Amino acid sequence: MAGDKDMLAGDDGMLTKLDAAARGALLEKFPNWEFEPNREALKRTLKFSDFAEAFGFMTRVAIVADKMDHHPEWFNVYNRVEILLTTHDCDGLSERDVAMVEAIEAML
Ligand code: H2B
Repeated sequence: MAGDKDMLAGDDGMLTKLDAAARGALLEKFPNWEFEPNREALKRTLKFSDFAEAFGFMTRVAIVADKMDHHPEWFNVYNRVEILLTTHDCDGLSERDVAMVEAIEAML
């Protein structure tokens, strides 16, 4: 299954840094995400109606992220969730981040 931990872990292809073309295609497909050059990361800020909605979303993402063995850096205050995605294992963006963005967007 796409996003399954066993498929992601140990597949070196997932850890190759995205080239500029792949990164551009990703940002075009998901215009709500922006590239953070200092971290070589993708960022998105979300606002929910209240804390329960924000934390519920974070909980759903956390469960999927752990299954994918790919964990977001994030920050939450009340109804705001800031998400930063990057792949520590390659110091930049990889296919793991693409899979994570797709998983998060499917949950919204
Ligand atoms: N999450 C993120 N965002 N990047 C990684 O490189 C990463 C991770 N590596 N979660 C995983 C865990 C790795 O440390 C474990 C050992 O598989």
